[in-house]
Amino acid sequence: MSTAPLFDLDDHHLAGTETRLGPQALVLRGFALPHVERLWPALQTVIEQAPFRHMVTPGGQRMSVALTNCGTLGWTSDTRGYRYSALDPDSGLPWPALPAPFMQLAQDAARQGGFADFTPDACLINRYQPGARMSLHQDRNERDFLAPIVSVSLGIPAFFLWGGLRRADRAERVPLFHGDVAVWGGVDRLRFHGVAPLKEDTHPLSGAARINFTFRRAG
Ligand code: MD3
Ligand code: FE
Repeated sequence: MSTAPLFDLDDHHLAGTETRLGPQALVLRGFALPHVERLWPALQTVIEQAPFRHMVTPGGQRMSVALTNCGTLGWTSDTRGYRYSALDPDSGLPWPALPAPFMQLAQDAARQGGFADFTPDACLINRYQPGARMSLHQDRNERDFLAPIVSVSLGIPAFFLWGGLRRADRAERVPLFHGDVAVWGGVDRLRFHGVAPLKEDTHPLSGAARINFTFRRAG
């Protein structure tokens, strides 16, 4: 007889279920799967105009995650700090517009997660290759903490680190799989969170990468 762990990174049988992480934080398992055939070509168009790049933190460290943006505002980092900017600092051009399939998914997921009338103006797109990670942080560069955040995971799995309202609070490890969508806001909006270093893996769509879209109301 074998004993199965409660969560295994190779499991794909959770689609259609919801994982509640807090009073106003929810993972909608597999919610993005019916959207992937529209999201993926739209992502390729975005990254032709605004390629993935590794930014530098205000502390001078190169981020292991590569990123780009679409929408009227894009999240950027350099030695002067973190900020939202209307222009891609590499090209000097506006970020690509939020593709219609991105907006559709973000709004559908927000509604399903209990947040009606979410209109994001920013989509940060993170690319994690094996070994990449994101240390514990809060998302607090946005103007309006009342709006929720919607996050979409594609490609190889990762353990999301779900902490508390203080940096020192113990973080829970939550696996996120291809197609999972997280929605959080309200009392959970300022929870510390991060991503554990990705293990070596490949996915048929993305190869050796995890892509995460994070939709926000930034301006
Ligand atoms: C919060 N990105 O870009 S968002 C960031 O996967 C960032 O790329 C991470 O944190 C990433 O600022 C995490 C994902 C996420 C997923 C589920 C959540 C955040 C969540 C559930 C509840 C609260
Ligand atoms: Fe974050």
